[in-house]
Amino acid sequence: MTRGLLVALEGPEGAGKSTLARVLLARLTEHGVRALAVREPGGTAAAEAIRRLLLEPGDSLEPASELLLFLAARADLVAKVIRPALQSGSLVLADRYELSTEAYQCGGRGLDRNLFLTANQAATGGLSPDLTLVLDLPPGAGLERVRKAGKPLDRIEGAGMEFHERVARVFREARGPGVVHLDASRGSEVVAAEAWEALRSRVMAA
Ligand code: Z5A
Repeated sequence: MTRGLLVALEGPEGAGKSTLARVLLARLTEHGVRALAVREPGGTAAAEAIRRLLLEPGDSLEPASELLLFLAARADLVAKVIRPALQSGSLVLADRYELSTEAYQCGGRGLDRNLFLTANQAATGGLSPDLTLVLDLPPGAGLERVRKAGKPLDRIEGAGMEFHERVARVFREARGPGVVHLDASRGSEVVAAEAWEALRSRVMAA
């Protein structure tokens, strides 16, 4: 592979993105593909500080402040980690990327899509994923998994069912080049096998 690939894992909370990222990273390594995993928001010192601000339950944030903070974190991660890794030929597995912003800040919070597109372009310099794996799961089911795992709900997870329904609709309806939907209500091994097939064909073609 001469140029790295950017692969985004997207979907509602509890859909199994982090679980899938671990499995795919292990498979890629077994196949001799240089790869690294990042999660959003986070991955640099500044982005981790922004993550705490965004996710800790506490004071509310204006929707526009929330959007710009997610994008500030993304700009730092893209410039310091993702672009250099892609330029060195690595595959980058991103646990959430721009589709999450469209789902949560436009779908969930109701912000204008053109505002998102313009600001996201500034944050990423137009770097979009080569492959987006969307894990489709009804939002109630994902939140139940998070609760069962004993994880306290963060500020955005605690935003209410109607918010999460709007978010899930954006994920469900996402279409475009490189977008592949997976039914995440099945067992994690079945989901991982299907995701690996979609990823392997891209890696081999690169
Ligand atoms: N956010 C935003 O609003 N705008 C943005 O632009 C971006 C993000 C980038 C990040 O939180 C929050 O930021 C997120 C969106 C928002 N908030 N919400 N809501 P995060 O990084 O802490 O959380 P997350 O991305 O939602 O991750 P998560 O809740 O941990 O979900 P996950 O990674 O998809 O799932 P998991 O950790 O792999 O699995 C969750 C549990 O389910 C765990 O116990 C697993 O063992 C279990 N699991 C996994 N797969 C399965 C299957 N197939 N069957 C049964 N059980 C399973």
